[in-house]
Amino acid sequence: NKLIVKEKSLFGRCHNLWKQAEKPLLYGIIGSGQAPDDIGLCTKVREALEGGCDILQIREKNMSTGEFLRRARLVRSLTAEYGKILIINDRVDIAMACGADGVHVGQEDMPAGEVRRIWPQGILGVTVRNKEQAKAAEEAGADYVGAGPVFPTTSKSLEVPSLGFSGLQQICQSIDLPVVAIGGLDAERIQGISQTGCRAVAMISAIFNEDDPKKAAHSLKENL
Ligand code: 3NM
Repeated sequence: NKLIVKEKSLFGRCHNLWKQAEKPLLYGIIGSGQAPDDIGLCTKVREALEGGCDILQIREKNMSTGEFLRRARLVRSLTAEYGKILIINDRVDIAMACGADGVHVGQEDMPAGEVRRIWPQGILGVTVRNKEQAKAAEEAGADYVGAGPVFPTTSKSLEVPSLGFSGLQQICQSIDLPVVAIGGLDAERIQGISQTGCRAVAMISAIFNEDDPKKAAHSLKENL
């Protein structure tokens, strides 16, 4: 019962966050590629939260369910300590089991409408590459869309062209939902990104491949 109350209040908080934030939020994504062991994972996540990361996502592509859930629980306790949002990539079951705030799905994952149906109160993010997919995600009940790649990235192998700021802006203008920009973003490239209308910037390498994620997150926030 307590967990449900906590989840609900965090869910409400996230929506207030979008509404109240004057600047785009900082959304960090971490996985075993950036932090193979528990100590590294907890250290890096704590540093990113200390540096001002607003939303954290755990993304694992080749990990057993049990191991993914175990790591998700470690990160859940840290994000809860800092009062920040936790999103799980792809796996709605793991998101629900670890008490995360939400789940993020791609176009090839469980369809957004299905996720919305089985987890009505979870925050639902959907990756989109164009205006049509953005509209469909909005209609399926998504709470935000992740639009990318804005620039070429080495963190994920993608066969699609980059959106650039103009493609990102077109997606932002096509829907009412908050748009999270992703792909190849760093301290330099996020300058001026608020002009596209996006409400958050998501990054792997510019936060978690840095020696000092706290310092990296802090200066990214300053540049937004
Ligand atoms: N999804 P970095 S780009 C996980 O466009 C992910 O769908 C993308 O990492 C998409 O900040 C990406 O290091 C990787 O470029 C983002």
